[in-house]
Amino acid sequence: MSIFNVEKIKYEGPKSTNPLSFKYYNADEVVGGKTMREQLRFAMSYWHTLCGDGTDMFGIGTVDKSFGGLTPMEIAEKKVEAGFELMDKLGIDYFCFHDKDIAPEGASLKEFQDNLDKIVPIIKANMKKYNKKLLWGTANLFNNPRFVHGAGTAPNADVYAYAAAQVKKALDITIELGGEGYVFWGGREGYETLLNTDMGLELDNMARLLKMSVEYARKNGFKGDFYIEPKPKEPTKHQYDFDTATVLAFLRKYGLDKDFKMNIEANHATLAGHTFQHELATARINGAFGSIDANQGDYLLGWDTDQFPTDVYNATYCMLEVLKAGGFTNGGLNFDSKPRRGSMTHEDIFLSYISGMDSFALGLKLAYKIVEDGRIDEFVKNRYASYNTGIGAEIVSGKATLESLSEYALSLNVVEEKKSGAQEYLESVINQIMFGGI
Ligand code: XLS
Ligand code: NI
Ligand code: NI
Repeated sequence: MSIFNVEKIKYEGPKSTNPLSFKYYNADEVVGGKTMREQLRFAMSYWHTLCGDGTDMFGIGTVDKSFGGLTPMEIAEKKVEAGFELMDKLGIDYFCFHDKDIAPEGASLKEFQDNLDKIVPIIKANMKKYNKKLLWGTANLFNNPRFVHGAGTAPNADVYAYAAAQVKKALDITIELGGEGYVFWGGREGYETLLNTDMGLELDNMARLLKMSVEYARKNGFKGDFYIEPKPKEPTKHQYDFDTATVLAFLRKYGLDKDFKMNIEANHATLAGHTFQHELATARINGAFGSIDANQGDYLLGWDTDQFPTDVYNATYCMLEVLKAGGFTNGGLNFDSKPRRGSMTHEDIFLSYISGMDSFALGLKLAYKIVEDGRIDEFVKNRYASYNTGIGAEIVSGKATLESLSEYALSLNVVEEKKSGAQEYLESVINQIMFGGI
């Protein structure tokens, strides 16, 4: 018996008007030497998809996510069933979860762990049955009131220990399920006011937790990647993992930079006042590109709306970065996205994933076209050509000194920059590549 009254979603091409079909995502089509499925590595987010019921600050849920279960454990089992049916019907190969998404917390840590121990074998059996994989696991260290002042940065050592216990168990589960990654998103790792906060100690403690986690996981056979997911604000006013650059500085200070990559989320990038592309490029040029939480914010709203990504420009610029990084290794495109509160039917979940997957399929194809076209790359190459020879080559090789540069500049007498940056031209090239065939 199936939970969703929806058939398997097939690729029907851009002319199809069947809402429950892919228009652009054709899993086995080869783009850039790999199939779309291999390039995009889509993942389902367990929390939004199987737990999010539309609750917001002003109202209760609009969609029932108990999937016919009655007790908390029964509901947890039904969520597994629903999740795998959904991944199967959408042709999504991966999923991501927080510990709390997959099993009820119960009344104690012990009870929580017992509940997890009951659910994990069920998930494992379904992974085998449907041939699905775990992109990454994580621990929810932000929802329970005990984490009100933080988890790895809590002012209370007992809370810190509790958080560590959750991370340990979440790592055990991630390893057990063959997870390819483990994410730290600093849910409440930040502060509201420095009047009550010892920022130095909090950050030292956070680093200690990360170090312990890496040591523990590696000792227990975890081969995947560790990721930090930057976010500048929400829930706390100032989140410590503000953006990629801030996280890199933190990791380097504590000697953790070799152990972590980034999980970049589009909506978090824009909240930080950056483009999605900027965050991806910053990770890439620092050797820290890892995985992606695909979604989008709303230009008029200042919070993490986690909408399904439909902006094709952003998907294209994102995939351009992924291609430049050489593609995903252990990472993938996790839809950290939810249908709007008003999109409350189960069918809306399918329609939302279809829109996101089709947008990224377009993004991949268009990014590849931009690379093949070559005009943008060529422009950038020429723009910096003066560094290939003469004084430029001396700067790049490290031979130049302030004295030699000063002497050289004096010999030039007058220097004027006459070369245009040609932004409008380049943007029109992008439009031509994207819409040329219209
Ligand atoms: C919240 C985050 C969260 C992480 C996983 O804003 O995006 O969903 O991806 O804890
Ligand atoms: Ni996220
Ligand atoms: Ni988010």
